[in-house]
Amino acid sequence: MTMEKPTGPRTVALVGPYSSGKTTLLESMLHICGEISRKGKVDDGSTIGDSADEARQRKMSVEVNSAHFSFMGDDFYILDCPGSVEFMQESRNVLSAVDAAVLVCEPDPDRNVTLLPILKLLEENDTPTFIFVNKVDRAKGSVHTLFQSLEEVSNRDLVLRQMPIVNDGTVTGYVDLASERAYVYKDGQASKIIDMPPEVAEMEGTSRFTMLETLADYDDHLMEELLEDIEPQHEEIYELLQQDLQKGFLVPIFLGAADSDHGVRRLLKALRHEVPSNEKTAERAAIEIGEDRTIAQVLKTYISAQGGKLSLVRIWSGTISDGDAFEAGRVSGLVRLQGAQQEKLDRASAGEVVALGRMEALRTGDFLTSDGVEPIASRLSVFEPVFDFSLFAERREDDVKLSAALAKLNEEDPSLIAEHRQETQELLLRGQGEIHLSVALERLKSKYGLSVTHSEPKVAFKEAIRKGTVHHARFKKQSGGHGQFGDVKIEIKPLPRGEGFQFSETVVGGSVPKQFIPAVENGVKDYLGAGPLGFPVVDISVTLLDGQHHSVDSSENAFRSAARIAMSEGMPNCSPVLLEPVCKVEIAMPATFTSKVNGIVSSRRGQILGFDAREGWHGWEVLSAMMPEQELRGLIIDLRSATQGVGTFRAEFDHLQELTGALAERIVEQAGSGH
Ligand SMILES: Nc1nc2c(ncn2[C@@H]2O[C@H](COP(=O)(O)OP(=O)(O)OP(=O)(O)O)[C@@H](O)[C@H]2O)c(=O)[nH]1
Ligand SMILES: [Mg+2]
Repeated sequence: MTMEKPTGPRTVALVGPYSSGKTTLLESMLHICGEISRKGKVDDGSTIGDSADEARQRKMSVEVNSAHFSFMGDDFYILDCPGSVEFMQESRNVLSAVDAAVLVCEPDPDRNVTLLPILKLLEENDTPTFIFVNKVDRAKGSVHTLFQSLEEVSNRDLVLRQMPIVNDGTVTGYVDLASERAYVYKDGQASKIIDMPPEVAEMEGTSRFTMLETLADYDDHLMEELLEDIEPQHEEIYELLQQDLQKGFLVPIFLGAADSDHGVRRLLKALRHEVPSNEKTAERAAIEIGEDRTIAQVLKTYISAQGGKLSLVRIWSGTISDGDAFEAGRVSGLVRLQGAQQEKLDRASAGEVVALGRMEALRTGDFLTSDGVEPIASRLSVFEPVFDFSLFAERREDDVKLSAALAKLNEEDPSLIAEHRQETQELLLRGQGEIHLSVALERLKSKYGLSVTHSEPKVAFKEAIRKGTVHHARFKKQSGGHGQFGDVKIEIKPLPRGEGFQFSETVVGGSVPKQFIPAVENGVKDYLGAGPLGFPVVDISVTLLDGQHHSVDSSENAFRSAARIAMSEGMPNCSPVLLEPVCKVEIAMPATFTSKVNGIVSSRRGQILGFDAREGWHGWEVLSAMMPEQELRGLIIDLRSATQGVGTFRAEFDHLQELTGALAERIVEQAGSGH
């Protein structure tokens, strides 16, 4: 058996929960590989990974950042993804186009539930995945407890590749289970090889055997060797480790502390030997590559006020040169990114991640192809919004500018959606949470000079009536030449919920001439925009029973006014009642949090309909409920705080429901005061 090391540039995404140390790990890698002479710190806002102002201020990543380095002659492109669930779209956009991902997590077994959403994305994309357990300097408890807790959340098999060496409760080094060598960590330097400490030798033996057994599950030859007590060759083990990672069977676990460079070189070596090459990944992604065909996929769009639009692409096939013309436009500037720094290139080729300037027609998720034949459809799917703001430009004359800026923000981040809501006449900004939206507001200000205010979106309340009435009204005016005269008798009746509005007439003998009847209907409709409680009226029928006309003074306008008067005088006698929109809501969470979530739903006037297992999500449940739209405001905040951030929901309008009592009175009062 001879193992071949993959060749060519490789792209690796750093993913994982919020604040686990991805950006710090990237900084360490760049330092080790000589790309930066001094390591920056997230807390000082000086890292390559957190290059955006919004990220530096918050000491957290808010968008994907690209960097590159060369390690022992191999080129790597690293995509440092934000960990916050509110920015998970960024990971989603890149995971279909990376050769592998490093899932960076913390050594705390209780926090592993936060890995679930990202593990799911990795599985959906068949992304070869490494786990890097970071911050081992703070680890408490045994590595086996940690391993078991990771096994609980992973659908793929895990293999522990390193055993920690612990001194006085601190991890001071590791044993590499494949090579069976022991090392001590050296701050800012490569770890130093040492003799196997006797106290870890026994544990090492057991852990190594567990690793081999797991590998043997996927390989008969190794299984035979283990059964016959034959010591397998190191070469064989390395080959299986590489194969099983690339096929997505196994997820290897490495240990380290990024801020001291501990374990980072070991991780880089594993990446170098095990991350598949461009051809392999293209095969996995079902992309047909060929030298004479250029294919590139857009992973991210950056738009800056001065620099214009930059499309970050992974080149799958062929080459791209500055100035190349595609259907989506001409490449005007080809650069390689190191965080915010740009390095001009003339040309880039398959396996590389570069940014193309001013490709105006290109969107995140799009494929750029040279031949225009069989365009590959965008593979992007976008998270549904769970939080929204109602937006207003502080200066009215900025309205048009605001729409244009929002469209650009959406290009940069497809999960940030602006939409006009007809029902409440509002501009809504919708996304994944409060931080997500507040970062967007900051960008509106800093990039586009737009000051906006925001408020909670309105709820589209309606009103209906509980009983009917018959009402007569006359509109009469005598002024100068023509007078105006219209006279109607109408019957107003409630309709069952959901029936909307019906108009009919039973006029006999032409007391209201035929040509004026549509005007009567229009007069009724004029009124329906705001009933006695101040909200649009639904579920009523109005019948024109009778009326009077005048041969000279009657007109469409006169009848329209008469009808409107009849409605506004008659409706208050019909027991008006407030209707609130109720949504069918599905809340997904790990089953361990279900009872907490039940409490949230009940306290928000929800009616639980039932529970189901979440398809494809081991250990998760979906709670179905009916909840008033008003109660969905801020629901995601409560849900996340009850579920370590992983709970989520979707809601869809279901029906309108009567609302009475103190709550209804308050809503009517507030609406009235707003007029
Ligand atoms: N003790 C310890 N702290 C670390 C280590 N690595 C990173 N940190 C700290 O953890 C915090 C978060 O680090 P980041 O690198 O921003 O984590 P991240 O995963 O990029 O965070 P997001 O991108 O916001 O999800 C910072 O305060 C780091 O200094 C480590 O190995 N040990
Ligand atoms: Mg980060």
